[in-house]
Amino acid sequence: MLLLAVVCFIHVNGQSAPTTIKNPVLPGFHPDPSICRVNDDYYMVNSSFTWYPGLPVYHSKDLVNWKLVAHALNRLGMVNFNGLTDNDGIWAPTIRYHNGLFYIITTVWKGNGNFYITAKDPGGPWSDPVWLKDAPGIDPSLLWDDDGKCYYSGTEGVSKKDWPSQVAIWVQELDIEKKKLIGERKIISYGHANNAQYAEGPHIYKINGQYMLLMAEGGTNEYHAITVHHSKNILGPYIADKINPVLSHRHLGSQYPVQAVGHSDLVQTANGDWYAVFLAKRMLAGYNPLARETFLAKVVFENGTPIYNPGAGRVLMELQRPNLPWTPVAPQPAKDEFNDNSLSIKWYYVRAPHNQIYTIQNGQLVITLQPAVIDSLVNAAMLLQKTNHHIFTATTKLSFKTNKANEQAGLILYRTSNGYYSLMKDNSNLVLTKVHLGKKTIVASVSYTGTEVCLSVSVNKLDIDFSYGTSAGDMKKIGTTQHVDAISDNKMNRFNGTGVGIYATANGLPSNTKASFDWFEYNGDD
Ligand code: 6LW
Repeated sequence: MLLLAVVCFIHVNGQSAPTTIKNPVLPGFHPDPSICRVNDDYYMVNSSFTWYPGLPVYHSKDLVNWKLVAHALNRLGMVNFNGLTDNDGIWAPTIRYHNGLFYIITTVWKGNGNFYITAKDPGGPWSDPVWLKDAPGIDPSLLWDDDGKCYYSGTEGVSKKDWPSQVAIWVQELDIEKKKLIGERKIISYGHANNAQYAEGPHIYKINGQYMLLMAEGGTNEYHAITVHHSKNILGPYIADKINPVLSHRHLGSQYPVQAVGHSDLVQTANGDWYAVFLAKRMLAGYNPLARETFLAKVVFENGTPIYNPGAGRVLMELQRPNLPWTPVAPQPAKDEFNDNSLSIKWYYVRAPHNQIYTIQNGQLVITLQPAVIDSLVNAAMLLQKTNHHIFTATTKLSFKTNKANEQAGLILYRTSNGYYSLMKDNSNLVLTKVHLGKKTIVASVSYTGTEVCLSVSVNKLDIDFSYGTSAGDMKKIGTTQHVDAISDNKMNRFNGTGVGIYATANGLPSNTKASFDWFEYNGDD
């Protein structure tokens, strides 16, 4: 009987549970993860910057298979993203659960600052933002102490720095009833090193009666690290752990294939095991077209110190599967036929739309061209889905006819308004454009007068090829092979991630012209 039970346990949901799992657990545009557990359910959120809807909420039963169940910012007017660049907006959320209510607390960088929202069900609806106007800085987190008091920890700048990029971690009581910070605000750390840069992403945990402060140091690039401090009192003093950093790749050198390891949150499973989620970058010859992704590590506490991936001390790209019921998640369909009366959850705008720019009718996604362009700081008629493979192909079938040279519609591979590729159909041509570090170049243009066209982008690690054709089975390359440099991290592409999708614009002029997309297909291969 026991053997039968073991076999049944392992063969769950028609898939044999693997003994090992692979990182990242959330590939693609998923920086700054935060995680919480309620009974046997795990929830995770990530930064979303100016993408709308914002604040993706993922659910898992096994810490490996994650399903996007909702966006916590999914009502116009919750947050105003107008005027914000692609690097601004929703930074570093924290998700916590207390007394039957979920909380997400986060920052609108270059916007209205720090706020939290609540929900009984992480699938929503989420409340309107509770703005904490007197909470300075970024990266807010919450801890409920055993006496029921709630404490807010965050990062803020230091006016008189003792060293470059010195910032402070502070803590203060948050009166949830009065929806405001109360009592003493205490700076509890500047990081563990005496020149620690960018101490941020704080989370305070109470473990065995002791307070543990987990934070990121070094900045979210090559010097990124995860460090730990301990205190007997929520307001400190916090003493740096002797083994800091508890995880970093900064000592592995610039050629190591996984970089920028940092910004972590911890979760304890129902059976007492500890795991950490954190961000990292998978590098391809120095480029990272998938931006910052979410990774998982096992954590074992030794004398109060969290040991990440004991015996390894670095990110493992393959690790033992957590001892949890293997619960695969049905993948999103690769091909969107636009046959439903709404878009699937994987589609995003950049900044919230002011009006309804598309309709779905007769299996077509129909966009009415808008004057806005994606090179601006307002919402444009662009819809993206996250790229989460180093090797993928995305193709769309477009029906578009215009006699105006300012009117365009087509395919877009987008990181920021200063870094993207577009393959657009106008009144007589197909035009492949590259924008890299804000410099716009026409890569190729071919005459095309038909109404219907299939447009495709194939990314194979560092190489990007664009093609077009009258049908998906009869495609022809346009231009030369391009490079992922335009969509990888650089001084303009800093924090958000990459998306692929569709775009239509009248380039600043009013228009009633429509662009109809029959389908959109994304197939990943790694
Ligand atoms: C995040 C902060 C950071 O809030 O970048 O570099 C911000 N560090 O922790 C956006 O990811």
